[in-house]
Order: sequence, then C-alpha cells, then structure tokens
Amino acid sequence: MVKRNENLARLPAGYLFPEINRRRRSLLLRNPHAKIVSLGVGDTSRPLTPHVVEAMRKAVLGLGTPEGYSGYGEEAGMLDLRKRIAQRLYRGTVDAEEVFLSDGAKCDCGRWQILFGPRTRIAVQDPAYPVYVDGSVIAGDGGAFEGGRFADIVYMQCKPENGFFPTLDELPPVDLIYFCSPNNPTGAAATREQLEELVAFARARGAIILFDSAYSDFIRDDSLPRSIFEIEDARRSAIEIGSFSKTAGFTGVRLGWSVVPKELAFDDGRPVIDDWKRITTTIFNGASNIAQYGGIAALDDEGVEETRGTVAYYMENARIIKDALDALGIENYGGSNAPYLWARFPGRKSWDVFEEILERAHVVVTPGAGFGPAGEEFIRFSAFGPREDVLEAVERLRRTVALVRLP
Ligand code: PL4
Repeated sequence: MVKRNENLARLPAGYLFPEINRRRRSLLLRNPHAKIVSLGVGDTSRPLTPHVVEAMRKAVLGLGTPEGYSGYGEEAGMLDLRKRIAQRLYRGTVDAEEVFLSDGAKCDCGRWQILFGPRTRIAVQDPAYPVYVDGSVIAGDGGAFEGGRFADIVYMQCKPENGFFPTLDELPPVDLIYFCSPNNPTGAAATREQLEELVAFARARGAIILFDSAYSDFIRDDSLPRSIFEIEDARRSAIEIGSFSKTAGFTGVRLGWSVVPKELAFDDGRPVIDDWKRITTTIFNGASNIAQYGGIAALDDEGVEETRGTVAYYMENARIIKDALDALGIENYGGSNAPYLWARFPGRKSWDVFEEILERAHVVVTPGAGFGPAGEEFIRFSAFGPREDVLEAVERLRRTVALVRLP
C-alpha cells in the first residue's frame, strides 16, 4: 500500500472555498427554491473588455494558421509582455528579465513553496489568504496543528487595534514572510512607512518577503505603495507575485507573474532567480499564449483605460456594501483601497455568523476564521459580484443582520 503524504494528513479540514460551496449546496438541497446571492468568493463577474477580447480573438485565429501557429514558448513568458509589466506596472524598478509569467498568483505561491522546501520558518499575516499556510504545510513546513494553529508558523496578528500591521520586533526568527497588500481579507493597504519597516526588518533578520500584490490596482490613495519594489532595499529582500485575475477579469483565463530581483540571494550567496528558473522550467511549461496576448493588450493605453472602468465598478460595489454596513452600525474596515470589507461581529464565531447569514438572508459571505485565528468574530464581504447581486444582498442584510449580530 502507498503511504499517504504525511504533510497532507497534518492539514485540519478541507480548503476554505470548497467548504463554503459545500454549505451553499446543502442549503439548496434543503431549499431548492432559495435564490442565493454571493458576496463570498473573490471571483470576478465583469466580462472581459473589448480591446482584450479582440487581441485574444486575433491570437486564436492566428493559431489556426500555419504562419501564426506557435507551440511551447519560453517558460518565463513572452518578452513583450515581460517588458510591458516591468515598464508599465513597475515603472522600471524591475527588469523585464526579472519578470516571470505564470498561470496565476496562487499557482506561483505553490511553486515558491516547493522552491523553499520543508522546514522553512514561515510568518504570515493573521488573517491571511489560506494558500500561504495550507500550501506551506503541504510543502513540509509548519509543524503540528495544535489549538487551531500550526506550531511552527508565526502568525502576525493584524487587527484593527494595531492598524492591521504586526509588531515586528516581537517576532521570533523567520525565513519567509508572506505579506499581502492591499490585503485579502482585511482590505487594509500598508503605508510606505509600514513597508519600509517590513523591508528593514527582513534585511536585519536575513528573511525574504513574498509580497502578494494581486489587488494593487484597487489602491485609490496615491500615497500608498503598489509594489514592494517602491521601497528602497526591497530588491535584496523581496519577491513579488502579481495577477491579471482581478483587474483584467482573468480568474478563468489565468495569467499572473512573479518578480525575482537578480540581487536576491540565499545565505550561501546563490541567486534565488537561478532556482526559480530551475523550478519553473522543470515543473511549469509557460502561461497560455492566448492569455499572454490578452495580457499585452490589457497593458497598452486602451487596455489600461478599460481596466480602470472595471476596477471602478467593483470599488463602487465596495462603497455600496460599506454604506450598508455603516448604516447597520456594524464595525467594518477596508473597501477604500481594496475590494474587500472586513466586518466585526463581537463575541460571535465567524462560522456561526456565516451560517446565519446564509440561512436567513441566503447571502454567501466568507467567515473570517477561514483566514486564520485572528479572523474569528469577522466576516469578509467581497465586492466582485454583479451590481444587482450586491444591491440585493445588502437589502437582505438590512432585513436580517440585526438578528445575527447579537452574541
Ligand atoms: C478562490 C491574495 C480569492 N479558488 O487568480 P490568481 O491565482 O492569480 O490569484 C489568486 C489570489 C492570489 N492572491 C490573493 C488572492 O486573494 C487570490 C484570490 N483569492 C478569494 O476570494 O480570496 C479567490 C479564492 C480561489 C482560490 O482559492 O484562490
């Protein structure tokens, strides 16, 4: 008999989002006529924009001709797209050769976890996108699961009380720090000073920051950094992962990237970028060429203009949700520079609040505990739904939330 991978055996329960879908299906089995609306998963609902569709249509038609056909490409992606990302999104702070295209930020997280390997000392914001912890555990990190947390993972508590930024000086030694800004799930966006502190901390401790900027296009406040590479010295202490998912609507098309600065090195002086090339050329065969043509279009003037419209639509959804939560007197955060609202239900278990909102209002949300221990008492609202669903959901919340917020 084949032995089960003991790392998988250490994971406590199913992955968060399938579990939410399971509960949603369970409601539908009991009540097949329920009209469920979702403010749950951060999945996009706006259609691809015309300019991007046209570029992808041309790419597909080209692939259907002998002259236009192409097979496997460079694993790192098309140079044209890498250049555009370096120039347009990073304004020259990174080189095109440091940009590696992929099939999405989540998939890159998994490959980074393979690269760093087992027994890496991990620190995560708490709460955090669950892939950081779950993927690290699968890769052999984290130690035993005890009392709702992994013994060897450093959970950097991020709560309203500390402005969603951890007290770094108190942390034990760490190797890899996951940091997401604008943050999923809290909606907090780190200031320049906070990221400077983070980079200085990583430099002093010899740690590497894995900076997830999947939501950078949602930043409205121009004083806030959109990339860790806006911070001096970050090139020697950070990797950044980005995504076309939320801004260009590529959650299904699949396109993301990692930026790996040439200066970033392991303790023996070997460049991290060399190992990243080794990993990606070995267990990845490059992002879809059709998606990459779409990405190139999304980053020219017309594409960027269209994308702004998509982002504005979701941010208007965020405003509608925020106004409703404010009107209901529910303490909430985020929604100004991020497409997520983080609402507090004092004294309540977040899975209980999730169940009650689902059962009474037929609205799917995401329970904060699914993002880590510090997410208890909180509910995440996603602004990625169609406008009519958002309006319907907030109307139903107005009618039912008073019933669920009492301990
Ligand atoms: C549901 C901080 C959503 N099944 O699409 P990708 O792979 O380029 O980006 C995924 C991603 C990366 N980094 C952060 C994210 O929040 C996400 C997407 N998160 C959410 O609701 O939290 C979608 C989740 C999906 C999943 O599990 O990733």
